[in-house]
Amino acid sequence: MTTHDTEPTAERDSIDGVRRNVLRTLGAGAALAATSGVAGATTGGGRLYDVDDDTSDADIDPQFGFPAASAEVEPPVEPDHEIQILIQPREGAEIPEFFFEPTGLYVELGDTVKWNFVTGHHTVTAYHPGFGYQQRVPDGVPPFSAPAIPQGGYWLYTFETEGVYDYHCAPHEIFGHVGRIVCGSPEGFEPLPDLCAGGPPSEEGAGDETSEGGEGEEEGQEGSEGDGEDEGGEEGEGGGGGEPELRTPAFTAYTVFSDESLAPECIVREGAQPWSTIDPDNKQLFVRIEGFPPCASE
Ligand SMILES: [Cu+2]
Repeated sequence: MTTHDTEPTAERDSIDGVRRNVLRTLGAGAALAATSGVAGATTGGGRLYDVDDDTSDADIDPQFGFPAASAEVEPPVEPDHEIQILIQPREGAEIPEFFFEPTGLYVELGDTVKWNFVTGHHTVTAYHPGFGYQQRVPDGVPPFSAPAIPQGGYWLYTFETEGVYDYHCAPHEIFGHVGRIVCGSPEGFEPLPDLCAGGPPSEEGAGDETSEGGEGEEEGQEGSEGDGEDEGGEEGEGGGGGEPELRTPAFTAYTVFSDESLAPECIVREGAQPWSTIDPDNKQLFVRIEGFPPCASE
């Protein structure tokens, strides 16, 4: 039983409502621009929503895409592909699997993809320095992201540059909620750094504390956590002193992207790669909730 906005408003009103909400989240300056009808308003150099009232211009923004709060909102263009945003129980863990279905997808230049928010509280966010990540989208692509669209809504994005696009869901990235889209040619793709190069991470980075305390699984987790941060630090330093450190995909995001089924050439060959093709080992959780609720043990 999904509940979404089914107020008897016209479709056009729904679109406007979504746009107003987007603008509201962007701050008062943007809202002011909206009321004065300024098209392509900017704040600090970033292009904001096109707030022109011309209905023929209900385009898909290269940065903000096209958010629709419910399935009733008419899309401005017919999408070429659809991706479902799903959640399913994870065996032996309270944290479920959050995934994009399909997880890997090949699209042609100019294709529009529609993400259906079958479940709520997700985003579709590029790995981009604008969000504090090392760039994992083609050069020149802006830091695009869907807002957190309500359950039952959708988001559209048009792919205007060839290359490989790695994206994630902001709230669930570390649990492996990521996807990869290859647009046209995968040229320029750079694999993730090999965090396991030089031997098991637990024997190098973590030191005495872990070898004394935990064994097996837990030790491995702490080791890989430390190693991941080290790796990010080294790369960040390469980028120039004083610059904020840019992160790489971490934890289950890293292992999902490292799965061979998401290699760009596999995605090109298969067209789409479902979540089920990814090795269960690469879907495992590295972050767990322990000690909650913090009740007295007696
Ligand atoms: Cu998510």
